[in-house]
Amino acid sequence: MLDMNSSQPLYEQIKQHILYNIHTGKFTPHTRIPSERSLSKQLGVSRLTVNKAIKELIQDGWLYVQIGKGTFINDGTIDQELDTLTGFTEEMAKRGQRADSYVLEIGVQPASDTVAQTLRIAKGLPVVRLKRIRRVNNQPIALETSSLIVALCPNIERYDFSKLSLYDILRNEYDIRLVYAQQTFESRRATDDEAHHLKLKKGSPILAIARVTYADNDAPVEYVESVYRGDKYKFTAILRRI
Ligand code: 16G
Repeated sequence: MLDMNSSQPLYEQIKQHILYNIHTGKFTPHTRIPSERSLSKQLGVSRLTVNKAIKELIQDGWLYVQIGKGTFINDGTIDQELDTLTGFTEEMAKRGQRADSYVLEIGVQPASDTVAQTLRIAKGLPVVRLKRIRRVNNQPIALETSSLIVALCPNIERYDFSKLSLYDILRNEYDIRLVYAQQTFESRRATDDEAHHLKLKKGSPILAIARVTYADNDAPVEYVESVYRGDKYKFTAILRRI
């Protein structure tokens, strides 16, 4: 099963072997995978090699550990650590997944009260509004509505955000360095429209997030209202004692 003469490292081949079993449904969500000891015996490699493969699959979100019980197949829930400012595309890439979006709306419109206040601009000034369904493996994960100050990123609506990352475009095309963000979370039930876009049953629990992202000099750049599927996404905060 493993090719000892291949240039692909053995731990990579083991990862592929486990992923193959997940994708073909041999390993189903929440079932335990064989122990490191039996995998190393079965595959004829050291436990250290098996351990490296499993560790990476845990990091990438494919497997999870239950202490004292073993290592299990994840059910596709994405767990995002809240210690760095990342975008959706980047978060998914870290897990070896490709994100794409369905653009529901993109265009320039006058800033509402909330948007103007948050972005610290006068009410009615033009903002770009980008509303996207964020997807992974064709599965909707979140619904995000971003508002950006037109003056900072003129004509940004010409980009194809079904494939491109907003953060990449801001960074590479407009030279905007995003420095930090403030985020608030609220759990509530999905509205009918949200449930429809996220393919959820009406009234399912969702996580509503509001994010303001700042560039240098504490200048707000984007205001985003997002709705994440409660059954597919969770956030883990890193708390350090000071
Ligand atoms: C994340 C951000 C969102 C940002 C987007 C950029 C949260 C809750 N939201 O989804 O504010 O606009 O990433 O993603 O984390 P992109 O670079 O893939 O377009």
